[in-house]
Amino acid sequence: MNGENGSSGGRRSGTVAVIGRPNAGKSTLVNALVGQKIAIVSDKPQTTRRRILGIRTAPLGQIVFVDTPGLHKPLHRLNRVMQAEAIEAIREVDVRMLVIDVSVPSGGGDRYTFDLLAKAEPPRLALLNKIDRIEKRVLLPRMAQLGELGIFDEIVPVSALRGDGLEEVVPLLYRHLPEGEDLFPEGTVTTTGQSVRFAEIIREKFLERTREEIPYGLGVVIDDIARDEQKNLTVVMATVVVDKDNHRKIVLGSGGRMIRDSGTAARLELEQTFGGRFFLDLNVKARPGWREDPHFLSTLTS
Ligand SMILES: Nc1nc2c(ncn2[C@@H]2O[C@H](COP(=O)(O)OP(=O)(O)OP(=O)(O)O)[C@@H](O)[C@H]2O)c(=O)[nH]1
Ligand SMILES: [Mg+2]
Repeated sequence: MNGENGSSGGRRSGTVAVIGRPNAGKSTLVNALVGQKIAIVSDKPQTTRRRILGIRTAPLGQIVFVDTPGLHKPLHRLNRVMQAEAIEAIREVDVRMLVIDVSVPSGGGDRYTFDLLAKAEPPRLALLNKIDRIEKRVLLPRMAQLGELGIFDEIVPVSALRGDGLEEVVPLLYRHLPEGEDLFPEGTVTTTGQSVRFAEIIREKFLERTREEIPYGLGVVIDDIARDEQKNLTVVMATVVVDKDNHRKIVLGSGGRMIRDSGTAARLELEQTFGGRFFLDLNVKARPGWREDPHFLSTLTS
């Protein structure tokens, strides 16, 4: 079977957990494999905070990718929830796919992900991502090392950013998926609700513009969404929550510059993704310790 247009055998459908350390390129990969931006991406670790489904439907079948938060040592309740999201996904899916950033040296964090996978059921795939950032001679020893672990059914070098190697990944996934009907109706690309998608797009724009500890403590809450059908306008009221009082000023920026630039970037992407015009009304609030507050955490994901 080569590619997705072959008709040998029945349709194959199933779930694929995309796991790995923070910043490995999992969300970039899921977006590339779905062909649409489903999950936000940033150069800061711990961007993804919950499971996100990205659904690819083709004549051969349907692949439901489960993007997950990067596996790391949890320091806050938020992070413990994030870890649980990833670990549950590993258990519940048909195929496990580990994404490894080959441009950084392998270390303890990688060993932790290998141990987790070794304990999980096969099939298990390893993708060595970001090959565009390394010299070829670095790749073969890394592939050999992974092979020696004896836990991976397939090892594929890719660049999620450029799309290199992905044409090889898709048929491999189909080979490991069970035969069966689609899990979601054709045309469904994700199950994430509109309000969370809006919040995530807004959060991404602030992640692009903040540094150090601020991105980790930044959350976005949608307070209200109002549609004016006649004007084809969606008005979104949202609060950007930061973890410390002094972060509020930074996120506003001098003369309100950062919030204005982030808001404009978010508005443009919302318009491009969802169509029509958007008006964003953004506020910034400090809420020290929110990452430990179970009630507040649940409002972020609904
Ligand atoms: N050069 C290069 N950069 C990549 C590639 N894939 C992802 N990136 C970059 O790596 C950074 C992290 O990408 P994400 O997709 O957010 O990584 P993630 O694994 O989802 O990260 P978390 O959600 O924080 O766990 C971003 O700056 C991406 O543009 C790649 O193949 N090549
Ligand atoms: Mg991610």
